Amino acid sequence: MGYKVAVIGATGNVGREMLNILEEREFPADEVIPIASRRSVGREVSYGDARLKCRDLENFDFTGVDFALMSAGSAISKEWSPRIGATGCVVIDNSSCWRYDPDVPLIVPEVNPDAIAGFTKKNIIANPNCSTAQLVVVLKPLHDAAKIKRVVCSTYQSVSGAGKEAMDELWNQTKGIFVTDPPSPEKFTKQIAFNVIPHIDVFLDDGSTKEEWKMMAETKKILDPKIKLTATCVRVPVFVGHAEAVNIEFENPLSTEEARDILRDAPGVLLVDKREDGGYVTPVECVGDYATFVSRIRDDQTIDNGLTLWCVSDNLRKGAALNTIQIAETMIERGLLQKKAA
Ligand code: 11C
Repeated sequence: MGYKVAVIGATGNVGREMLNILEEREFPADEVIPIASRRSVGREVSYGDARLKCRDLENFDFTGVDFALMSAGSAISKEWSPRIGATGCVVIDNSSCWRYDPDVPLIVPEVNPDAIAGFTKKNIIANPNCSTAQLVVVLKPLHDAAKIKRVVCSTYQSVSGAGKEAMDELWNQTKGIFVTDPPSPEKFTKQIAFNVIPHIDVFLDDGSTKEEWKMMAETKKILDPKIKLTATCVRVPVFVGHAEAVNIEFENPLSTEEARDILRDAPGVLLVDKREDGGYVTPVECVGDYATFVSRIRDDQTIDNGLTLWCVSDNLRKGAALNTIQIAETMIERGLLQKKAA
C-alpha cells in the first residue's frame, strides 16, 4: 500500500511539474489528489496517462492524507499549512512563508537531509527558493572539502520563476516586437523581451532585493551560517532554467582539478566542463532534467583560494517540484513518516 498525496496549486507551473515528477519517479502513491483555488475547481490536470479533476482547497478534508505538496504562494500557505499540518499530514511548502521559521526545517536532500527530522514541531517542511537550491547542491561538496568563506553570485533567472503569466508576457512581447507594437510590461517592471532586468522580488531598505536576501539567508540556514554571500539577481528572457555565475573564496586551498573531481562525484551534480566551444551547459539544455550542471570551473587569481564556476538547473524541477518530492522520498527512506492511507 502506498501513500496518499495532495498537490496544492496543481494548475500552476510548479504544481504541474510535481504531478509529472511523481509519475516519472514512480512515487509510491496510492492516490494523488490535485487541489486548486476555487476558480480552477473541476479543471483537469495530467498525471501520467490519467486526467484528474482539481478539488477545492476550502472544502477538502486532509484527514488520511500523508503528504501535502504545496505550491500556492505565501498567503495561502500562511493560512493553510498549519491547518493541514494539524491534521497529521506533512506539508512540504514551496513558498517563502515558512523558510526562516526556526521550527520549520529548510531542506535540500543532497545537503542537509538530517535536518528533516525537525519537521515534527509544525508538520511543515520548507523548500528553498529555486536560485538557492541549485547553488547549495554545488557549494556543499566544495564546502566539505575546503571550507567556504565567501560567495559572490550573479544569477540569470528565467521568467518561469515568476509564473505562467510572466512566461506569456515574454512570449507576447517577443512576438509583438516583430509584428506590431510589443505589449507593455505588466508582470515585469520593464520590457523583458530582448532585455535583462536586475530586479527580482521586492526592494529592501539596503538597496538589495528580497531574492538576493533569500539566497544569502537560505544558504546560511541550509549549509552554514558562517558563509558570507552576496548576490545580484537578474531576470533574463529565457523561459525555463536558471543560470548562476558563482565566485567562491575558500579557507583552504582547492585546485580546479580537485574541485572537478569532487563535483564529478557529488549527488545531484553533473559536470560538463570541456574548456572548448560549446563545452558548457546553458539553460535550454537543462530543461526537464533533474541535475544541476556545472561548467567553466577556473581559478580566481585575484584572491587566495578562489574559484569561479557556472551552474545551471531547471528551476521548476530542482528549484521547486523535484526538491519537494525528494524531501518526501527521503522521509519515506528514513522511516520518518507513518503511512496513513488505509
Ligand atoms: C523567481 N526565484 O525566479 C523566484 C521564484 O521564493 O520561492 C521563487 C520565489 C520563491 O522569480
